[in-house]
Amino acid sequence: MLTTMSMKNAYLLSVLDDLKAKSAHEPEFLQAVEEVLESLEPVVEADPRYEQQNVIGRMVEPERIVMFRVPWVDDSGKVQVNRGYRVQFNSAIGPYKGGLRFHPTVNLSVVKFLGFEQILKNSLTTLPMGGGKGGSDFDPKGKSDAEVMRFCQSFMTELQRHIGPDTDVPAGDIGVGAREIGFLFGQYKKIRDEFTGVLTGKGLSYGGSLARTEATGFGLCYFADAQLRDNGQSFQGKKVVISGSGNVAIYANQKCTQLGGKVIAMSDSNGYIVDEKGIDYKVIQEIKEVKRARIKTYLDYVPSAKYVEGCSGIWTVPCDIAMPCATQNEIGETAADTLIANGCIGVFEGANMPSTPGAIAAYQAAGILFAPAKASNAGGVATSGLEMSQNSERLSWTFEEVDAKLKGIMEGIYAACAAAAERYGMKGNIQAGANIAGFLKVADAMLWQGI
Ligand code: NDP
Ligand code: 2IT
Repeated sequence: MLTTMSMKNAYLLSVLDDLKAKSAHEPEFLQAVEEVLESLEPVVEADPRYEQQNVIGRMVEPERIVMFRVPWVDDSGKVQVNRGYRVQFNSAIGPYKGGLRFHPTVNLSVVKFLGFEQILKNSLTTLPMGGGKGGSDFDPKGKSDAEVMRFCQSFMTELQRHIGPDTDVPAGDIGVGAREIGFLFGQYKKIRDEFTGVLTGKGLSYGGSLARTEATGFGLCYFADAQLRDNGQSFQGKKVVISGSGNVAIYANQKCTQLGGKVIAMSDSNGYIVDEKGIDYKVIQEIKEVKRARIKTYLDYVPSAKYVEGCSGIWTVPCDIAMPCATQNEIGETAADTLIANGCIGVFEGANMPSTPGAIAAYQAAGILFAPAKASNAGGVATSGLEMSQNSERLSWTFEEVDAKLKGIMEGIYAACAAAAERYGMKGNIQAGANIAGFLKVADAMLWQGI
């Protein structure tokens, strides 16, 4: 798993060793932490306070973790049990904020890696949000709306004790979209008897923000566009491959098509489609958001397209730009090598931690552009922050207003990452820049607040 070990700083090594001993069974979490600590070496060496105050040791330990039983009754009357999680990782710069993931692969390691990434991502948005994440191993796929509702009600019956608009504000992630957020909000309101912005990603009729649905995909493309332009490139005429066909992937397709790119492949966990004429995001929206069907049914709309069983082969489709928007570790070293050999000029991450350490090392060795998730997919949570602001002032802004703020935030994040990388002698390394810029604000707040 950990292939790029080059860290020499004794303090950082001791924090990592300690964590590896304590969290040996949490590979995704260790992977996320190690990737960050490597970038922080010059920062820790430049300022002794981080070691003196053990800021890093404190930052890798969640402030609180809640794990709970989620019992619910299925349509046949059988009692089912799932496991629920909320990791409240860091509240130095604001209330815990981060999504809920409902997927059979969810476990403590996955929720902790996502929560850890969220701390630095939220810091990069410049908005006052701490880091948190939660979810369950419940699989909404194949369940009836009534089953999903009963599950969400049971999940919130416990979660409501631990969250609140000034404490912890969950949102969506894999398997948690408008339907789930609606049921979760309804149950929170029923139990607590309060109508507040305790969740984001809400429906427009009950406090949601315009452009939140589009925000992660749009934000990814605004970030990629800024990075491409800074390197004398653009989306114009580029062939783009986007993995996944969920919330992030659909709106990444819409925006990068608007910016002149052509999306030629998309996927779900069963397989991928290739359409050299360009995939219309509205068809994917209909398949996924309306019909909740498999991507294979794209062939019913566009018979000339090709469907290939198995999702990992999507990275063998030759493209100029790759946007992984499905899940963690979906691009390994071999897939990265294939992308590079096929002439790919940049990988822009929409999913959280979609590239393995080996894949990142391959991008760096080849000198292609790389946008790390915690910077490039921050548009979703940034717009959640804007939803919180609108809820607090009990007003709602227009689509254009929110979208313009999102674009400004994403361009600002790119500039902050580029500046931090340059300041610490790693010009052009947006990965290191994201980790450093995100870290500095949280660390400063932690220093001010004492232990
Ligand atoms: P969705 O549930 O809407 O869509 C997920 C997509 O990824 C589906 O096409 C799904 O296929 C595919 N997928 C999920 N797990 C796997 C897997 N193990 N292997 C292959 N394909 C898989 O989720 P989102 O679009 O919201 O999230 C996608 C990624 O973006 C995640 O990494 C998430 O953490 C990240 N993200 C999401 C944000 C948001 O605002 N929603 C914000 C920032 C990051 P299938 O339907 O077959 O399961
Ligand atoms: O990974 C993420 O940033 C999200 N799933 C969005 C979190 C949020 O609070 O909007």
